[in-house]
Parts: sequence; C-alpha cells; structure tokens
Amino acid sequence: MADLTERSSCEATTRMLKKASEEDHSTAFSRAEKMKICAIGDSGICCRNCVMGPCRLTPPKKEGDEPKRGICGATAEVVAARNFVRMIAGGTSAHSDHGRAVAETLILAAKGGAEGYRIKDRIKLIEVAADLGIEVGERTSEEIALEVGRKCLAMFGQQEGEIEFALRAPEPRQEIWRKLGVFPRGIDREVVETIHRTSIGVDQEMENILLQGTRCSLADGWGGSMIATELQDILFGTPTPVKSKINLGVLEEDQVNIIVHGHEPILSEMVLLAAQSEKLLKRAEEKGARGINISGICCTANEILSRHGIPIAGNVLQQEMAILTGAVDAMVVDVQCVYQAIGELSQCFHTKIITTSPKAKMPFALHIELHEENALEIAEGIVEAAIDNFPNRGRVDIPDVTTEFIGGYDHEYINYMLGGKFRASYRPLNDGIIDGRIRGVVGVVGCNNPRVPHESVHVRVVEELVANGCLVAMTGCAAQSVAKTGLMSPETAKDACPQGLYEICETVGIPPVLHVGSCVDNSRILVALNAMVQEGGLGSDVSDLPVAGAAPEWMSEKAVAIGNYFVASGVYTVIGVTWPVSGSQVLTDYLFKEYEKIYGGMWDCEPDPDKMVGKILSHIDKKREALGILGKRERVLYDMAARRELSIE
Ligand code: NFS
Repeated sequence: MADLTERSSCEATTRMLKKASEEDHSTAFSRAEKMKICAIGDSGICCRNCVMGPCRLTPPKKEGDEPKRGICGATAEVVAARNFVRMIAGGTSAHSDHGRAVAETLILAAKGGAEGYRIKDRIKLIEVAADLGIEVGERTSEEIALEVGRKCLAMFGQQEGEIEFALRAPEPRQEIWRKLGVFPRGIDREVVETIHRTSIGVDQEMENILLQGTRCSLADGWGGSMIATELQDILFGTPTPVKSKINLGVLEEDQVNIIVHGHEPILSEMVLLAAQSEKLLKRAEEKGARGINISGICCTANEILSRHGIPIAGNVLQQEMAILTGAVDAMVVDVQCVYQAIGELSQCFHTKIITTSPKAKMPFALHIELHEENALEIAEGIVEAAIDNFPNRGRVDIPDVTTEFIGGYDHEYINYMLGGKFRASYRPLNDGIIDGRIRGVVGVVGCNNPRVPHESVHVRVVEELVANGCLVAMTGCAAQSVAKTGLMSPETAKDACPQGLYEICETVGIPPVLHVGSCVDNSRILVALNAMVQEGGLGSDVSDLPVAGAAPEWMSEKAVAIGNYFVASGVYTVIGVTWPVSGSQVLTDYLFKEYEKIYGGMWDCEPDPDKMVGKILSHIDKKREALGILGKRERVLYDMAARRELSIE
C-alpha cells in the first residue's frame, strides 16, 4: 500500500492500516486501491433497469457522431436522470425507514408496551404537537405522544395533500414547491413513484423525472428524516452541548468494549441502559474486566454522543480499524453503513459481530433480534454476550489517540444560547452575518470514502471555511472527521478564525464548528435555516441567505437525497469525490445552472478542497451582495505589530 499518511490524515487509522498490511488483512482502503473505477458506471450513463442491455450511453467519440441511444431509445440524459433520482429514492428510503421505526417505538412507548422507552422530553413533545395541530390541553405526555406518533406514522402512507412538517418551510419556498407540483404527499408514495417512473418505458423526460426526484428528496428532509430527529428527541431527549472524546483511543484495554454501530438509537439507547445494570457490571468484574465501556461508530455514535456524551470510536472507514485493535468484545450493529467485510475480519480476532435488525443480517455474525416490547431484556443479553467474550481476547493494540470536543448542538440550543432563556432568538446570529463578523453559514456533511484521502478533504475544507469567517455546522461522519482536529472546542476558535467570528464564538461560548448530530439530523439544519429567515434581515427565503452545503467525502446515496433536499430548499450544495452523472452534460448543466433559476439553490461538484472552498465563498458573497451587505467588513482589531506595520506604510 502507498504511503499510509496519504490514505488518511487520522493517526489512529494509519497505525491500524500498517497493522492490517503487516498481518495481511484486507480493508476498505486496500480493496479500494485494487478496485478499478468503471468509467461508465462512475459517470451514471449505464442503464440496467431492464435486461435488453445493459446499455452504456458513452458520449460520441468525435464531432458529428450520433449520440448513443439505449435499446429502448433512451437518451443519456434520461438514463442519467433515472440513475440520479434512484439514488435519491434509495437515500430517502433509508432515512425514512429509520423515521418509521422511531414513530412505531414512540407509539408503543406511549401505550406502555415498550420496556425501557419512555417520553423523556415533554417540552419538545408539546412543540411538535403544536406544529402538527394536535391539541395539548390537560392531556398526559403519553396521550399526546400517542397522537403525535400516529400522525407521523400516517405521513408514510399518506396518499394526497402535503406532509405537515414541510409547512415549517418559509412561505415563499412552499409556493415554489406548489407551483412546480413537488410538494411531497406521503413519504412511501414518493419513493414508490420514483422507482416506478424510472423503470423501463415510463417517464422519458429528464425534467419531469427530476421533478419527482425533488418531491422524493423533500419527503426525506422535511418528512422521514425530520420525523426521526423530532421523535428521537421526544423519546431520548433533545441534545444539549456535551464534552466527549473521539478516536480509537477511547477503547479501554481493561474493560469490556462494546461498539454500537449503525444508525437507530432505538438499539444503542437500550445497550447503554443495559450496560449500567449492577448485575452485568458484576459479571464483567467476574470475567476480569474493570467495567463496561460503550463507544460508537457512524451515526449511532453521533446519536448517543449528542444525548449522553458517549465517546466516538470512529467514523465509517474506521469500523474495520476498530476490530483490528483486538480490543472490541462486541460490535453491535443495526442498519446502514455496516460493511459486510467486518463479519469475515472478526473471524481473525475474538470480536463478536452482533446483528440486531431483521432487515440486516450478515455471514459470520451472531443474530440477536431487537424487539421494542422487551428491548431492555434483549439488550442485556447482548451486553452479556460481550462480557462473556472478554476473556477470549488475544493481543490488544489500541492506538493511544483521542481528541476532546463538544457535541450536541441543535436548533433549540442555538436559539437559546444566542438569545437566552426568555428571549430565545437567532437575532445575534443574523446581526453577526449582517455586520460581516460572520461571512456565512456552511453545513458540511456526509461520509468518508476511500477514493479520497480519508478525513483530510473534510479537514481542509472546514479549516479554510472557518479561516474565512464562516460558521460551520456538521453532521455524520464528516463531523467525526473534524472533531479530531480540535475545531469543535471553543478554546481553538482564537487561532482558527478571524477576529469577528472569534468574538461571536467567545461571547456565545461556542466553537466555530458545531456538531449537530447524525445524518437524519440534517433536518435540524433545515429548521435552523428557516429560523434564520423568520428572524428577519436576511431576505424572505432560504435561497436569500448567505449559506451553502457541502459533502466533501460522500459515498452513500443518502448523501444525494440530502443534497437534493437542500438544493430544493434553496441551498447551493457542492459535493466532492465524483459527480455521479457526469456522463450527461445536458443533465449536469440542468442541475448546476438551470436549478438556480428554478429553486434558487443548485448542485455543484468539486473534488479539490481549496477550489470547493473558493466556490462556496463566492456563492456566499453573491448572496451577501444581493442582500446589500457585501461591503460590510468585519471589524479588524490590530495588535501592536500590525499597527507598526501600518505606520511604516
Ligand atoms: Ni450518513 Fe450515517 Fe457516515 Fe455517510 Fe453512513 S454513517 S447516515 S451515510 S457513512 S455520513
């Protein structure tokens, strides 16, 4: 393998990669190196929606050549559009099935039928109920929660009308959606219709296919993902800032290490609870362990970090690295972003992979299915299996690498910390943007991808954005990458950002980079953007705001769904790595340029981190100019050295 520091900027990861290479274990990094990228598939112009082909619609070799057509006659832009919206449907289905599971658990908890789950956040419950037009009155939390849960669950099967959370968007935005006919009706309906319309011989017009893609993605951001976030807050508590640490060094040599990996806190919350049981702690002691240590990987990690400060072992590309330490007694997984490779790799170590969802099984894993009715009891069984595996450890190799950071920011807390308890508001944020101390706000989200240097693209993008006065909000594995740099600690703000941004960070007590949770929590960013519009002074719609979105190291189709709902909500969104439909210039131009006229937000792709930052800043400045605030410069405070320099001039 090439120089390992070129593969990842994370020290713990490179140490484990070295071990993997010495001991001849394959990892996503080594497999990516061997896997040749298929240029046709990579550019999104291969159609295999029927078996007359597969049809590969490569561009004409020379000028004057007829563009290739599929056997059914499909053009490259139609094939590429189908592939693009199918990615949206895939991503939407993942986030939404997650949201559905939370709604079902909330209903069960409200009925008293889900052991271990209860309504934890009544304030959030009442807020959500109000948004859904549900009467609160003198009713108990359980009565309200039952109606909230049922109403949210009904949004999945809704056949007509408008899904209610989307009514939180600014009025002008809703009007755009209504005029275009893309207001989502029901979540499942939009996913099904997207798959139907892109099957052989149905929707043959690129623009029309994309409209359905938009409707589907909005059903994700303002539907499934928002349901997941809101109902999780009700069940498990709305996050507030918590101190924690990240990286493989959070594993403990003398404790039972359980890693929860995947996405749904329905599982991880119960594992956490079970690990506190006196009986199990005693059992761990009997097996020679000093305690039970829980940490997380991927978005499950973000969920339990935000609500409990549980440390993060790593992001998606570190799941194999964790097993390579030899210190993980059980890796408990549910759904999404779990590599099949961990099953086989676990055979070389003592690690038990425990699958828990009927939707996701894998070879070489122990399956202990989680049922909400008796989840706590099942979770105790899972923890017990991990404890009993502790004595089977071989050599342990934990890289002593961790970084402290603060997580758990969300719309509610930002509102409170900016305005105070009795006058919660976004005013100071909007004022900071208007007077130029904050240049803009950028959401940097998404995955890690071994096709680009692990974490270093994220880090470069975010460092540069902060250095240029942008406040950054992060979710997913992207957030975990940057948490390792110290940029998520308020103390680092002084050196990392210009004076204006620093003053705001210092006054409010926040770092310049905010960890706002998991990928479904991108819905928190939508809510925050809406709050900025409502606060006033920055235009009347999200598309007027000096903001942008980026997914520099994305890999999952979930990132395409997220990107598209941000674009359709009015946000300029740029992705790195690769543009998945680059094979059709017609489609690319439509998404990059025409979309701006339609939605005010548009797609872009830029793998180079510095160029990506340049594009984001020029978009932000364009929006500042339109608002008439471009000229406002941040106030520069000169130190003595700078003054002397001035007087020499
Ligand atoms: Ni998001 Fe979370 Fe990570 Fe990417 Fe996977 S964990 S839902 S998809 S890889 S950020």
